[in-house]
Amino acid sequence: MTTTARASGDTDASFVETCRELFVARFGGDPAGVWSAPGRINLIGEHTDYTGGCVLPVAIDRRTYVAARPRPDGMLRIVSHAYAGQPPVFLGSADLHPESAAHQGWAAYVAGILWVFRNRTEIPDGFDIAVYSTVPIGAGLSSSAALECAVAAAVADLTATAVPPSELARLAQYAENAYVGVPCGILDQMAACVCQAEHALFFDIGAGRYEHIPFAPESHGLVLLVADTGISHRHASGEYAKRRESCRQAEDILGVPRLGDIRAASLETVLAALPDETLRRRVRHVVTENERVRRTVELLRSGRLAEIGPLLLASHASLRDDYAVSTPELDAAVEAAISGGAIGARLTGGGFGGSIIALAPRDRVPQVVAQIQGAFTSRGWKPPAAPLIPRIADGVRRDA
Ligand code: GAF
Repeated sequence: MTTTARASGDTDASFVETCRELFVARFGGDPAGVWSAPGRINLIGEHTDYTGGCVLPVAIDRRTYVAARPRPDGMLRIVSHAYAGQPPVFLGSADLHPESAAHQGWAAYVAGILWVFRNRTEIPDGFDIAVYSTVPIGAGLSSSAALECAVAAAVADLTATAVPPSELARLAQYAENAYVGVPCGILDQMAACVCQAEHALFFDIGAGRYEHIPFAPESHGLVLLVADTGISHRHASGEYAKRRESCRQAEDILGVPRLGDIRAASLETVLAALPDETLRRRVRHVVTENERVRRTVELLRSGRLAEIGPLLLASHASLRDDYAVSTPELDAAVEAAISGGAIGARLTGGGFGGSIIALAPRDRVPQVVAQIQGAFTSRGWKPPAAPLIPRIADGVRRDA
């Protein structure tokens, strides 16, 4: 990692063109269009989505682009720049079922979307699809949701299926759950489909309500940066499923449909009704995290963005101590960011690796970066790549 953080991204237009060129080179002829969906950072509200709680993500200017064209024979042909040396993945209708997903690797995220659309409406077509992405893979920035949502937008447009963005997110989540077999919540797909530039998305999942909250750290002299620990978070799907299962058990014991319905005022009573310390810790995280999201939103609504730092830190502590999804690398990066002058920092995404976010005064960014680098090298760890300073971007869209 250098001590100079870099802003992310070239121009969008060049990526759209690169994706189109990949399509032309590998399939011949022009695509019918190019669509894209962003990666995301969750500002706060972690491991709350699958219990009907609150989340507060922003979309970032790292996107997955998809050039697509229908084909009349029902086949699905997919290429990705990330696997440039490989022949296209070629799937027939008979391959489009969840039992085949394990053999399809990354292409299952594309195939799953087709499968969902075919189950929902009579889509006769197949597709040629070329994928080009600037979302880092395994960094906890939701590269999978970006791919699913870009493909879903392409398929919806090309089959003239009118799907509102929030419904597109649900279809993409369903594809990931039922086809790919990852038991994720709706956070990542909602961020990829519904977020707006310069805004965070406050989504109260239990209430089914969302609101765009202005979010512009630079107008407070602050910078939001993302540092990837380099530990891929993908190894952790078993642990993620265990956390979900603990929440489900607690809901059964407490007789509530969703932990997200429990407010902080009744926390002590609720904890006293649980039989073991692990469940009490998991529930305490979920309930207090929802409260932190609401307090963060109140601060943002009243123009007090510079005061959210302690809430970010409390979120990290809760994820580390109560929810047990942090790692030594994530903890070290958060501590180093704070000692470098950040006003708040936390792991973002599911944990078990991936990235941290830090909110820092602009003039402290070099120290924050240097402290993180020092923390890693002094422990003998590979220093993280240069942090991203993302622009807060729009959700899914048609680019060409
Ligand atoms: C992962 C999941 F995909 C999300 O649904 C969410 O649960 C997140 O972890 C934790 O907040 O990104």
